[in-house]
Amino acid sequence: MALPRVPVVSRPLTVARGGHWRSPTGKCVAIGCVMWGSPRRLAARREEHGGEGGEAVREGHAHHSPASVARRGPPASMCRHIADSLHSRNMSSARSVSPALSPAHLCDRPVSPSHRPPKEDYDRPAREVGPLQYTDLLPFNILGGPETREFLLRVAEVSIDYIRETFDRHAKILDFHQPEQLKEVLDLEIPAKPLQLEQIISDCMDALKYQVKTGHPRFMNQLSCGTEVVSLAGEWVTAAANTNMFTYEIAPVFILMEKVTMRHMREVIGYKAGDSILAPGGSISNLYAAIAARHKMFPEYKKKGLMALPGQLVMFTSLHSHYSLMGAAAAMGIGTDNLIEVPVDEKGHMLPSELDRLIQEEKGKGKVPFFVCATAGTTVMGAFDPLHAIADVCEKHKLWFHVDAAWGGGVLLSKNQRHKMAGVERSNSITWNPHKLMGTLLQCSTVHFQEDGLLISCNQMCADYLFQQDKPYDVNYDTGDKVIQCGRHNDIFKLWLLWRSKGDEGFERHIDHLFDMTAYLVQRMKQHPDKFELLNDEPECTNVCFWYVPHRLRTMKAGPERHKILGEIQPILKGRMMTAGTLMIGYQPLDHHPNFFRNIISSQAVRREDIDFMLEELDRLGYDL
Ligand code: ABU
Repeated sequence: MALPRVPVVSRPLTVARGGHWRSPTGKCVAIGCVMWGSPRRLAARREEHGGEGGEAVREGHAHHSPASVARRGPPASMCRHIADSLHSRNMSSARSVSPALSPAHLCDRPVSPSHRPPKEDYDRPAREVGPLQYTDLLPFNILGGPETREFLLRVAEVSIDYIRETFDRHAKILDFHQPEQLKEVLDLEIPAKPLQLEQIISDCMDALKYQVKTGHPRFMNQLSCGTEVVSLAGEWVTAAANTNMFTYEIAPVFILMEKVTMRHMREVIGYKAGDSILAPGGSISNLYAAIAARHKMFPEYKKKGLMALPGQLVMFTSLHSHYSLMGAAAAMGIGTDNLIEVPVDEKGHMLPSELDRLIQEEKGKGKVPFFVCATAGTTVMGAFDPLHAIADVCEKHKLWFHVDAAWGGGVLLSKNQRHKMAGVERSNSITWNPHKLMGTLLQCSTVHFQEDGLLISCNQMCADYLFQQDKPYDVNYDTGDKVIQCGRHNDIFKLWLLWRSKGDEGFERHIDHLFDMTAYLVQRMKQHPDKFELLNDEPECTNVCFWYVPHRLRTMKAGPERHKILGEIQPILKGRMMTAGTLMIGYQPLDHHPNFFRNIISSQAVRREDIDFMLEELDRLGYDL
């Protein structure tokens, strides 16, 4: 396999700001860069950089290369040189930081010979990692650099093989086993004694062997399908960084990235200012919006709890909205009975006139409305609620207007599609999950607020072991106190990296591709009305809802009688799909409709040939049912 390139500095180095070495070509090389590699690789690298040893060696600077610095730490003379250099430039940034962070303090760390770590031979080949154990790797074995690298490369290869198979149309999506069978074929027990690394690598392979390939072009089962390779790379790097997103102190780059990306998303939404946060999933994002809404209306609730409320609060959402709104009502002490479900039209849109009527009705009962949630892309039908009309009702009654665009938010990136969310700029908050239509790896959910300062006011608890106010930087960058969580996973890097790779234009093409494929699917189904009965022949999102009609029912009149039989047949067909492993589409009942399929296209891997295959495969598997 091709080995990653490691930058080699082959000329004398000059000092750059921020503890980086700058080569004469201007390339910055971080001090922390470690050169590990096989002799073959290192020899090749020397070749690239001017023969044996390279210029750095010839000019006697090898001991100052970033790699050697990383191995041994900068020698004291070099530290003094950096400090002097920074000092003599009188850099404003160096002046503005706390004295505790001055360059002299950064570098002037003489290492006593007795405390110097043993010299690692990074150029030696790795021992065979299979028979080794975790104690042979870093950090347990300080000399285990080559083995650590070898082990990680082997695990990366397992992942890459899996990705290759994911995109192979001849490979199955899954190798389905019942739970009891799977328990028999896998060794899942936690051992008392350490296992060899060979077994650990084999465990990684087994875990993927039975995993459903959600990135397969014929996996249409969930709102989040597909594997975006750049986002995957972001997730790998995120894992290597292994940080927590609560303070700038420990996640400086990722915190800044979060700020920039969230601001960009708010601009796309149409908010002039505001605040945002990444949350663990759309349900928690919706919960954040609802608690911010309650805080806005009843700020005393934070301290005094239920006694601060003037009466029973009520929330409103549509009959087809996501069940997380019920969860929010339950978790907030409002109660699911006080989540009022507003009727929808035949396409699944909330009826604003009914919303208005129900608000007045609840007020008449002495209840206290405070929150309305519209849905942009309902979970099953993919309907977009009429946002302007709902905003009018919210303004009339002075209620918080939230938009759950966890699913549909991606349409904002396409000029062809964003009209479906006209009026979103009038909302107080919006949930938008990049791990759905935008294809960012799971999980990546965002919630945005029109008003800045509300999140911190609502959720701040001032834990002074974490959010000290006298830190040597602007503590407004410590975003952790804006949320009810403490630990927060780094979900931004895989989104930021993906967006950098595509740009806004690439994302527009991405969204348009999904809608083009959806239109093609509907067109193909309409060509076979005997086999496919569409529930909605003009889908607004990429949800295509339909019944597959087996041969014996094709002459039966469409209607409730036939739907009842079809509702029993669809789960059997789903079972056949899973056993065959060739296709995955979800099914569910909705309102008075018995089980029907909901096909989702949210993967860039989907091509016309996959849609053609899907229709043929449904007929192959279901014809005789
Ligand atoms: N809100 C989670 C969506 C689940 C689904 O894929 O349908």
